Amino acid sequence: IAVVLGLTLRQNKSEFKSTFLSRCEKFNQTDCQKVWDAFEQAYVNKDPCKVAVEAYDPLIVAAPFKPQCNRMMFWSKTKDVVHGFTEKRDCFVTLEDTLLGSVLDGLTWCGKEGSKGTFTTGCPGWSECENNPVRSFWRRISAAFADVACGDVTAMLSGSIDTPFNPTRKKAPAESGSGRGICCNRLEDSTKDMLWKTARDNNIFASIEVVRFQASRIKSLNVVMVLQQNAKSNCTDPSLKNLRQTLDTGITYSCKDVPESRIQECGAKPEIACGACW
Ligand code: ZNA
Repeated sequence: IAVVLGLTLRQNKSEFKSTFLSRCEKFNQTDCQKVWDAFEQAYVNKDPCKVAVEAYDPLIVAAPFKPQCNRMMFWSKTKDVVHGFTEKRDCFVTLEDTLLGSVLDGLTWCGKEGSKGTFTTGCPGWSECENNPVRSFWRRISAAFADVACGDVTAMLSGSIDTPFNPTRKKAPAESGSGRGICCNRLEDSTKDMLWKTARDNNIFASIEVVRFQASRIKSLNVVMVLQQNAKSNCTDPSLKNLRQTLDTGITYSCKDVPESRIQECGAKPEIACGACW
């Protein structure tokens, strides 16, 4: 009976929690159940559109970020190329290589009022309502990661968009309402499209990370502009002047245009030294 019971209990543990714990166990000396408990309290038994960024504060306390000076890599709109590179080389550490970032990368979750459960379907989309569990999580941990950044910091930005550094945020019509459901299902496709676009413009790198970079910890910010064929922008883009001006005085800024193919080549060839990639 005990065996049968053990089996049912294990099967009842949600697939989400299993994924969380198994990804977490890869990090040594971590009490993953403690991290899970701190994570879960942020959204369980709450309206999934009312999870504030601060709800994850206890999670950051439970699993603090360790500064990795000179190796920290930030990115915006370049997820695939960055991770294609960091997967193969250990020159740099992205948020997705840290405990919290790797455990939740690619996952969706939310709670429900009056329930102790974690759900993975029926959760609000990224821009359906601002204070959803997934978006608030990424905002909170991005801020914590930026808070500990130190030494020479790298950021990969995209040359495939018109404005590689874009802190501005226009409110989409559906967002001025109270949230999801009633508003969003009735939206015209063109409005949905706009909602998506403005949400993409609300980029975490510009609005959360850069503003937290402290000159007392950070020596330089080195931007790598990732250029694909038919690039729309490069290091000369006016938006990067904004980035320079936003930076705490005392942090040296540099920018380098690098073809995407060169980043891929450097990922594939360990004989190229990290410092010689670009
Ligand atoms: N790993 C993640 O899923 C993730 C990571 C999500 C959000 C933020 N981050 C951090 S912040 C990442 O480690 C970088 O350091 C920072 C980049 O954030 P960004 O400047 O907002 O860049 P981005 O390319 O616009 O968005 C980053 C990621 O956010 C995307 O790859 C998506 O996973 C998610 N996202 C952003 N906008 C939307 C979205 N997902 C769905 N719909 C959107 N409109």
